[in-house]
Amino acid sequence: MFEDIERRLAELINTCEEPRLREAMLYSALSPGKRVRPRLLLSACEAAKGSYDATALDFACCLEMIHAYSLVHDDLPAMDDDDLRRGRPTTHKQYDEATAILAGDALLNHAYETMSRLCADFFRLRRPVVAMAIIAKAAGASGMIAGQALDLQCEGKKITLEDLKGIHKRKTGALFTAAMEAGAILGGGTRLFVQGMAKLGGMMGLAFQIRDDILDVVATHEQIGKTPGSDAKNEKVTYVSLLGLQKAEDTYKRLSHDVMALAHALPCKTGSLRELVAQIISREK
Ligand code: GRG
Repeated sequence: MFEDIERRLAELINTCEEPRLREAMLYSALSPGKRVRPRLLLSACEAAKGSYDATALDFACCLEMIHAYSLVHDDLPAMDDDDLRRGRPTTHKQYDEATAILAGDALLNHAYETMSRLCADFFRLRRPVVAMAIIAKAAGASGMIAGQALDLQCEGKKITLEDLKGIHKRKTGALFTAAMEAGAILGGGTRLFVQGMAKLGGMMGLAFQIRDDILDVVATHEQIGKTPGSDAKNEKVTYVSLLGLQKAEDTYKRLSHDVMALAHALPCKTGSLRELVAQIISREK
C-alpha cells in the first residue's frame, strides 16, 4: 500500500509541466511523511470491499497532495514560520517563499484537477462525485482551512477546552473523517458503515492531534522531524497548555481506547484497517 502511494503520487505530480514548480511539488509531497491519510482512505475502502482499485488509489494520492499543501503553507513565515518539516528544510527554506506558496497552490489544484477527471471518467457512477465533494468540504472553508484560521486567531488567547476541541476537529479531524468516509464510499459500503467509518475518522483525528500536542512537548527533533516546542513558541492553545501534560496524556489514553473499541465494533471485510488505526493512534513521531 505504502509503495503504491509513493509511486502514484510521483506519477501524478510528474505530469506538471513547469520544472522548478514540479520539483518543489515533488520535494513537498514526497518527503518522508507517514502517509496516514491516504493509507486510511485505502484501508477504509478495503474494509468495505476487500480491496482497493486505481480510482481509490488516485483519491488517496489527492488527499495526500491536499495535506502536503497544508503543511507547506502552515510552515510559511506568515503562519507558523517553521524551518524543519519531515526532517528536512521546509519548502520555503529549500526554495523561497514565492515558490513554496505556488507549490502549495499547485498541489491543491492538482488534487482537484485529478479528482474531477476521475469523476468525469466515471460520470455514470455516483461514488467518485460524492467522495470528491466530501474531500473538498473537509479541506475547505468549513473544515481544515477554518480550523487553521481559528488556530491562528486563538494564538495567545484564553479559550475553553470545547473551543480547542472544535479547532482540532476541523484542523486535523476533518481530513481524517474525509479519508475514512470517502474510502468507505469508494468501496461501496452501506450508509451505516460509512457513518461508522466517518465517526471513527473524527475520533482518531482528535486523538492524533492530542498526541501531536503531547509530542511537541516531550519528543526530540529527530523523532518528529520538526522543531519541538513550536506550539509554545507560537503561543498556541493545546491540550497540554490547557490541561497540563498528565491530564492531556490521560485524555489521549481514554480516547485511544474508545477509538479501538469502535474500530473493533465495525464490520470490516479485512483486518488491515484495525491494524493501521492502532498504529496511527500510538504514534511516536
Ligand atoms: C495551511 C490551510 C492550512 C492548514 C494547515 C495541517 C495544518 C493545517 C497545519 C500543520 C500543523 C499541525 C500540527 C496540524 C495538525 C495536523 C497534523 C498533526 C499535521 C501533521 O500531520 P502528520 O503527522 O504529518 O500526518 P506527516 O509529515 O507524517 O504527513
